Parts: sequence; C-alpha cells; structure tokens
Amino acid sequence: MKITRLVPFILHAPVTRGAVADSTHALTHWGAPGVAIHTDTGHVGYGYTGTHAHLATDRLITDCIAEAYAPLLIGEDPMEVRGLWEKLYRHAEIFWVGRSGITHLALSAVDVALWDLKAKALGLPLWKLLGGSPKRVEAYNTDGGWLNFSLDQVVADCQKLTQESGYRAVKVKVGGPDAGEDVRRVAAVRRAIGPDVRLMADANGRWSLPEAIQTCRRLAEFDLTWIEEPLAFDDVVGHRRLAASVPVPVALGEQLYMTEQFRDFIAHEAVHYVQADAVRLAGVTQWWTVAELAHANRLPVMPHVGDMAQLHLQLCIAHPACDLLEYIPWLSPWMKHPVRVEAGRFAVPQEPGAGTEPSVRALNEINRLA
Ligand code: 0YR
Ligand code: MG
Repeated sequence: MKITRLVPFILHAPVTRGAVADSTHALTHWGAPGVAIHTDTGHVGYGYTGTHAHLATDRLITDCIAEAYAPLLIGEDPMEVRGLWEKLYRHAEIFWVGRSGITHLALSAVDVALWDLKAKALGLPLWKLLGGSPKRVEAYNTDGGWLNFSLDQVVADCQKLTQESGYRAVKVKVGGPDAGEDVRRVAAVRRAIGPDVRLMADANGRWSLPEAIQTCRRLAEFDLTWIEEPLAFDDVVGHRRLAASVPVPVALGEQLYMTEQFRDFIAHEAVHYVQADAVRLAGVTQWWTVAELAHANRLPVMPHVGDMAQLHLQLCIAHPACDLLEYIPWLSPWMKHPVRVEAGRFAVPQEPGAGTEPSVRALNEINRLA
C-alpha cells in the first residue's frame, strides 16, 4: 500500500452551550484542523488536533501538514506508522523549528490519520490493533462547570448530569478572579451531587504558588479527586512544591508536548493524574510512551480530550493505566461514529479505525475554511 495524497481540512464545530469559558480561554467553537491521507488501495485515514477554532493558527497547522509533511509521505507505506513518525519528527529542518507548537499539532493530526488508516486497512478498531480487550471506561463530564455560568447554573447542570444522565464524575472550572467564589462553587456542587460522585476542579494554569496553596487547602474538605493545572502549564518546580504542601492530588499534562516533560513532572513528584493528550503529543506513537512511563510509576492516565474523546476512548480501552476519560460533546454531531456514553460509561466502539473520521455532513457543512 502506498500513500498517494494528503488533503487537509479545518472543522469548526459550535460548542453546545453557546459560549463557554474557563479561567484562561473563552470560546464559541471547537476547532479540528486535520488531514485525510489517501492511498492507492482506496483506504483513507483521518486525523485532527484540537484548537479553539482560531482560523489564522488553524491554517498554520494545515499549511504545515501540506507544505512540510505531505511531501515526505507521498509514496510511503502507511502501515509503517512508527517508522514514518520517526522520519517526520527527526527531519532536520522541521526539527530545527519544531518539537512543540504548530509543527507538533500538525504531526499529531498526521500520526492519528496513519493509525486510523492502518486500523481500517486491517479491519480493526484501534483499541484492538493496539492489543486491548473490551473494557469499562467511565466518563466524566466537563460540560456542566464553565466559569462563565452562574453558581446556580453550574449546580443545576451538575445535578442533572449526575442524577438524570447517570455520570458518576464531573469537573468544574475554578481560577476565577475571586477565590472565595471558587470555594463557594465547589462547595455548592459537592452539596448538590452528594459524597459518592467524583468531583474535579480545573484552574487552567491561573494561580500563583501561594494562591494555589491557599485555595487548595480551602478546597480540600470537598474531597476533590484532583486539582487540575493549578499553576502555569510547564512549571515542574512549582507543581512539585504545591503537591508537597496540599492534600489534593494534582492533574496536568493537557499542554505538554514531549515525553521528557512528563518524565520530569513524574520524576519530581509534581503530578498524580497524567493528562497526556495524543493530539498535542504528536500522536498515538508518543502518547503510548507517556502512558507506559506513567504506568511504570503507578500513576493513572486520564487523558485530556483535544479530540473530544473520539481517539482517546480507543487508547483508554487499550492501555491499562486508563479507566476514566473526559467527555465533552462538541464534536459528536460531526463524527461518522461518535463516541456514545450510556449511564456514565463509554460504549466500546466496534467500527474499524481510530474513531476520527468526520461525517460527510461535517466535511460538507463545517469544513469551509481549509
Ligand atoms: C475550553 N479541559 C480543559 C477548553 C479544556 C479547556 O477552554 O479548551 O477548558 O481544554 O481544560 O480539561
Ligand atoms: Mg483542563
């Protein structure tokens, strides 16, 4: 089998709640800049990364795919995914300007498309190609806790998610301008959902170290499963100090690009829940390395879902370090085989591939931008 053509796309899907915000970002759409990789056998693989639907930088990502990576892939055998990843990652000129950021997000899309293609060509869902067996993956819902929603709205949403929709875990955003308000929101949600639902809080990198120490101490009584990205995303020393001084476990990783960064956070005991995201880590290939590293250190991997769980569900089924996965529904209406959550658990997908193929409607209706 040979690669014949790469066709970039940019999907911008509206967020289901109209407009949402965390402490650092506000958005109305989720972006999925990606690529379709075509072959001489007619098989097509799809991969994408996740963005805040900022068209100018989404185009940098698809340009990087078309200009830098596509010429290196034409004529290659797509089944040799790991070899191709090495070829693209270690390409001297791209390496000089890359290793994170735009090139890495572009490489994520390419790598995921290659895995999707390989799984389809073999007629297997990716979790089975990776050697997994069907397994229970719990879903935690993040779409009820946005920082731009009132306290009453957040409480009502979390109540609905847990009592009507059957979620046994929810995440709320914190890191607003008033720490007292953060504490009131978490307290009210904990009261509303009861003691048996897992509750997480996400500060999206907002706090200084003293603010994080103080607020985490106040939040500790609400039995948080984790505090997420309390400090600046890449700050190993800061997170080490925080983890040593508060009783709340620390989760992070959604903005880390390299295995070495995870190695350092883990070696310094600066992270408890490893939120490796394959669509930022340059794809499945490097995500797997990070998951193995975490697993060897007895740390659970609870991926961040830049892909909106389509790919990460496959990875979580396949990897023993994973049993809880974020769910946000933004891309579901636009995928050929959207992930399904029933009574708080992900159904095991059976279709061949990585789950990353957009629907025909998505490619027609929301891909007007590539
Ligand atoms: C929305 N998940 C996150 C979204 C999400 C952000 O701004 O990008 O909240 O990536 O932190 O855990
Ligand atoms: Mg987060």
